[in-house]
Amino acid sequence: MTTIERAEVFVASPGRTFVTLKITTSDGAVGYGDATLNGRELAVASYLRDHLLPLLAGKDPARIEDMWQYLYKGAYWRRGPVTMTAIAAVDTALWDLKGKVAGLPVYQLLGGRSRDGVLVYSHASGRDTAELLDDVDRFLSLGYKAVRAQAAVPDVGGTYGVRKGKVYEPAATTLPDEQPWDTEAYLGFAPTYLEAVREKFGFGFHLLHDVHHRLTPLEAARFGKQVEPCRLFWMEDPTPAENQEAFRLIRQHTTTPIATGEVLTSIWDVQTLITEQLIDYVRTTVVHAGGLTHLRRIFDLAALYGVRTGSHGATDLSPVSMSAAVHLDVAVPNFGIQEYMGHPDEAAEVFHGGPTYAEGMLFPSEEPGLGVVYDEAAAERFPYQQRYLPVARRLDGSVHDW
Ligand code: GCO
Ligand code: MG
Repeated sequence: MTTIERAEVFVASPGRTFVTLKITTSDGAVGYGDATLNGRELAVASYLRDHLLPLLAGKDPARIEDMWQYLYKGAYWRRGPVTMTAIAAVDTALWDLKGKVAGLPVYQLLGGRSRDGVLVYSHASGRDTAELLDDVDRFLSLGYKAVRAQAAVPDVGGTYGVRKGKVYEPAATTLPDEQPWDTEAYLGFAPTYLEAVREKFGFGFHLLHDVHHRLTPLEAARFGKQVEPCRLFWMEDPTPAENQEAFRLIRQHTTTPIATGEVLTSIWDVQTLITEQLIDYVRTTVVHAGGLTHLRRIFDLAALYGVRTGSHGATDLSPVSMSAAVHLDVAVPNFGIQEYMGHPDEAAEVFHGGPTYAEGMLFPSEEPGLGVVYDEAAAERFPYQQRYLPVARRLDGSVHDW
């Protein structure tokens, strides 16, 4: 029997930090999984190295579901981002291996294509409305059919969602950057730039906006109602989702579609949101929600309730999980959209292969498995650098949801 012979964890910062798991079998086959949890990377690396990897040696890499149950139920402690990201890395690596052994791209193992490619959205941003409009123009000329729009709120100085370098990167400082937040200023300003985007570019593309958990349910209801004429594809994370019931109120007041779930890690965290049809798109991901095995379970539940997929795809999801996401996206019947921000240039020196972009869509690799190779020698040129996500503070100094 082929067994798992070796499992290694790599932590490197090619432009930003990624944690990567490599599993090698007794036949010499190699599978990769992403284990990146932005700003808390070493906790997952330790969970893997100190607690999961000792359990893998000698196990059958073909028993993916059994491995998932063993790692999840065997931990006794349930859910949570560190556990679910670590399990995801093992799960993803085993799917990669299964594809390589079968000689098939992973989407074939998931039932084959339901579509040729996946609709993606990218991030347009600006320090003011004029800069945002230029950026939207740039993405539309690159062929994007869906664009997220964010601009800094004037006179407040918060910069959530505003790109400084080539790609938007929120985890950019050695200690958390403390950024000001003023809800009323945001509520007064954000609808005006969304209207300006529609006024200038019309309705021939999808427009998205991320509220980033910053409103109360009632504020979110008011915002959603106000931007209805902009016909958003979605408003994202209108309110923190730990309290799933909170979305009922938003739902009662607006027809603006709702997406949430990028910080949620299990099917139980989205159960009420899905079964009560409180959201339109579920944003859980391969890397933070237990791997392909568990994410497919979430997507299947969502399909029963007419909820579509809209997975997180920020820079902190490594090329390995972006590839896994696209394999699942092409296969599931209820795909909605995939976020695609790209990565810093240095990441391409370390991760080779993966999905390809053309005309607003991503297409999965046709290589066996996930089609991404991790270059260990190149990774050594990019030692780990600690970076934190920012923290938001209201104008009175108290901490707000970032
Ligand atoms: C998004 C996001 C991200 C997150 C980041 C956290 O892409 O919708 O909200 O920018 O803030 O991925 O790690
Ligand atoms: Mg978001």
